Amino acid sequence: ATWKAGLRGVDSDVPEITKNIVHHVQTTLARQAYNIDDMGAYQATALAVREDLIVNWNETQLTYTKKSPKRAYYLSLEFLMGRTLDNALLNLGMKDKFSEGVNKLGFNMEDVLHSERDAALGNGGLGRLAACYVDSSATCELPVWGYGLRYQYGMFQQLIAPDGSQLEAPDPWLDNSNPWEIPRLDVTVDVRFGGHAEKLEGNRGIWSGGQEVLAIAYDCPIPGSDTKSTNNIRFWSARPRRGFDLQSFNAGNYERAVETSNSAANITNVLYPNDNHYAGKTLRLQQQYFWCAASLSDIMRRFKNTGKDISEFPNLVAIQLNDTHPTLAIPELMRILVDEEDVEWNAAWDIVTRTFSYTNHTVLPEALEKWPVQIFEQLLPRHLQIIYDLNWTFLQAVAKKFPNDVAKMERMSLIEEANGRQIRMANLAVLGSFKVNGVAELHSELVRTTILKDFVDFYGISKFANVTNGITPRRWLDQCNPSLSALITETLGSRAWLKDLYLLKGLLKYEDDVAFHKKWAASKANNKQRLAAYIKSTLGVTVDPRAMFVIQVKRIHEYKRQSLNILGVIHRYLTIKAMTPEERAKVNPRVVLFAGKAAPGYWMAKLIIRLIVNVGKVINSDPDVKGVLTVLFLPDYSVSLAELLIPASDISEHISTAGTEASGTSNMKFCLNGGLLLGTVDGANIEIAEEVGEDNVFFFGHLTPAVEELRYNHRYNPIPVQEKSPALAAVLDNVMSGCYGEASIWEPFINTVRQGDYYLISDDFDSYLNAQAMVDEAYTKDPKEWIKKSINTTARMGKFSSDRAIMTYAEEIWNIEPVKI
Ligand code: 26Y
Repeated sequence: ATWKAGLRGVDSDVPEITKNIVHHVQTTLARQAYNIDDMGAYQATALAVREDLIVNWNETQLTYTKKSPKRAYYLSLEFLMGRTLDNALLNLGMKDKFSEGVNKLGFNMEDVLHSERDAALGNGGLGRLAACYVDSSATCELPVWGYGLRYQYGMFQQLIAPDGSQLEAPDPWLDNSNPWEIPRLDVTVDVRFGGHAEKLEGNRGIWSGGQEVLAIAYDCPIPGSDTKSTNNIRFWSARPRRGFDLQSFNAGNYERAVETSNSAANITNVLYPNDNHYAGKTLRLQQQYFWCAASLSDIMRRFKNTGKDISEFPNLVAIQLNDTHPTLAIPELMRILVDEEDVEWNAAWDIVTRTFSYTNHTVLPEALEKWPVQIFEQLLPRHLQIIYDLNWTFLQAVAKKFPNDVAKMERMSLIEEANGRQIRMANLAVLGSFKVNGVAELHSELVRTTILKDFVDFYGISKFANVTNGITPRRWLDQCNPSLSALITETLGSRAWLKDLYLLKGLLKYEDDVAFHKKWAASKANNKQRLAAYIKSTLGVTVDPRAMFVIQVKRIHEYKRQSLNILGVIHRYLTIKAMTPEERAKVNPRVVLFAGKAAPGYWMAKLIIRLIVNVGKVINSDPDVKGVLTVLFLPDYSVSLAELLIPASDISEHISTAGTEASGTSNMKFCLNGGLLLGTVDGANIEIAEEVGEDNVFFFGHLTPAVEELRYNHRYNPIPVQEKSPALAAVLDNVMSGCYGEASIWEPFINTVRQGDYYLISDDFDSYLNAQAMVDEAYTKDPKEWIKKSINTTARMGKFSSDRAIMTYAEEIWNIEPVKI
């Protein structure tokens, strides 16, 4: 292909590649070529690939500078990247040659690739979405940069204790040097904390004193697929401003001298492991400001290099806020414009509100950020003034539009006055943005009609949009599922589908083709064997790859209802136990797999993990169900483990209480890989069903509009579980009988179901069992029909490419265009 002609490295042949790898072994790593292991081979290979990435990166950035197009910046506190080497090789089109080269040196490419550690700078969906979006922006040749934090410690490593409890260990992912980053020791920003703020005339201010922390840039090149276009994520790392405090050092007070260094370097130490749950920690606010201030200063410096007048800022810069975590960028840009650039207040606000747009990822009240004014005042006194000034003008406008509606004003205010004054970050994000979007149709509708309803009344509907999430088909099919990818390419006659996912529709021609069915099934069987081998080697458990693989992997959260799944498993177990051997022989054998991390402080989520593990222990050692039911919790879920699990599913579960899961993105990954979906009518499940057809998904449960009333009834006219669902009542009794461990351990969890049942386990249980029965029937009755469903599912997933999503952001929100390199 012609695009490859100009790419460095692509023209190199295998001997050149091996030579370069050996060169890195001997010089960069300073080791002997005959004396390296897989890890050494990985490092040297990565260093060789890094060179090609950097050449393309340089050319891309030079082109951006020369052409000076409007650019978009994606501000995200999380980038859940996973491994890089395989992805880079595939995107550069060099995987085959490198595999051959690595082979010549006596290594197996698979082993080399698996020596890489995951970069886990994120919690879950929001962080992985950011990673998919930067991949798509490079592939679509859009001038987009990401800005994030370079945490020393990423997402914790999860261990499972002998009693089934989750334990956490740190993830020092930078201990082996990271070949994918380019330290920019010359790109630095001073970031101030504390001190005092003075107000001058015309809303201007002066902020001085306090403590300064140095932000240092580390760049991570993001290659597009089949293009030279290579974008960037700039990760900031914190360093003490002056290293040692020389005065205390000279006075002989060594301990005090290092104290300032310590507190400053702390800022980028660790990723907060909370997902969808706000905690209000001071260090987290410091992280947020440190990152916003460094990024904005960098963006402003780049803008100024164009020589344009400051009023042109929104014509050259779009900034996307990934949830409310970067909302401080709004008052920070105001501060820069008003206090440092001498822009008049109203003109500055006009610039700000034409620059930012905000993506909301949740409607759960416990996830909404609200910073106590007290903490804020200590760290960011000038920003507090700015927020008060903005609020003053804003509330006057609200009062004018809705006279005498005090309750509305109270709800819309940037400051919550109840239980200690708090700053409402979502309100501030809406105020400072020109566009607000949700991440799936249903979720965007819920944003408009519930949490931001007042703002829709105030601004009008056109400020509120939907951009349904997407996933990159490069990582989530081509890379993680080589056998299916090869079959698709062979069938469609080219790899063009990887950049135009709607082309998968071409597979529909073969939905009844017997030979194609055989190959399709062989690929799935191969992926299940691959997973079975991993399970054998890590847990020592043998699972039969001929059984149906049922998978639920995601963060452990009550709203995601792993609890419903495990209670359903127990019901299945009890049912099989009650059968005669002849009946048992007719049961559809299942392997049920769970994985996911619980926030270390989320006690109930950890209890649910413990229940899953202990139920698994009992079931897996019961000869009565051997070969018919296996239940496993795979520890330490990660992007890399997802790449192994997702291609191996027959069914995946996405069973959140209706209206709680904003979108979900793993649902898309499973379906793209031909696994069928069992889920509730929630988030992007709905749009998946619209695309693949209702008869190709298994839906169950109450719908969103029913949830509120059901919850009301639970409170005010509760019906005992026994009446609602005798099946569930029996399962709960079984758990409390002590067969999985003492009743007192599980009681707090069981009580959440028996009383209150906020997530509607009891209301949806029978419907869930019914859906499971439909799954069994479809799987066992007619294998051909099942394969046809699987083919149809993959073939109709075109909409869910993150290329479509990122192009929607580019065209409808950012107003940016592709730049040819
Ligand atoms: C406030 C702070 C502690 C916080 C930290 C992380 C709040 C939220 C989060 C993460 C949220 C998250 O991952 N949300 C998920 O975003 C995905 C991408 O849009 C959605 O698919 C998914 O439904 C949603 O839960």
